[in-house]
Amino acid sequence: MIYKKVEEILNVQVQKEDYSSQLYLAMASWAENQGYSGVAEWLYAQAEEERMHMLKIVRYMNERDGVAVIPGLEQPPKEFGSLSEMFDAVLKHEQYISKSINEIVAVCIEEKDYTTHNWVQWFVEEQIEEEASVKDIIDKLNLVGDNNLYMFDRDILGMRGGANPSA
Ligand code: OFO
Repeated sequence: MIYKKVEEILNVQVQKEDYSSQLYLAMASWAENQGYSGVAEWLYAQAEEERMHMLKIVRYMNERDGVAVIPGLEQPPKEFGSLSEMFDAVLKHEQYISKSINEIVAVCIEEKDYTTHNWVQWFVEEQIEEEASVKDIIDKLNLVGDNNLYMFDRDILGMRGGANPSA
């Protein structure tokens, strides 16, 4: 069984993971149209990872006899300014997701749901890695500057850290 409050907050997280996937897909498509094919590949893969995160929560809820609510699609923005503005937005979004994972941890403790508390640690770890990998990208982007975006775009594929989403 799953506690009501835990079920509610997990459904909120399902929505957020789904939106993350849509957001990164929109960014991937934008980057591809700007000619940044390396960045686009990174973002397409990221969009897939976010979808795996959403599925991971849905399947956990079903396993625990909860009811997962599958959200409708929310329209993400179409324009992202520059590469550096876009990656700043990715970092801000991941920080927001980390905060919401922490809120799940807090509800688990409040409800004494130590099973879900244990399960959600995977997401806690994942957020540490995701924030770190986006920060690395931003550092690299600052280092190469606007004149060498071609090199940056070529190198970004080698910078995909992150945990295996299907783990
Ligand atoms: Fe970007 O992370 Fe999902 O959880």
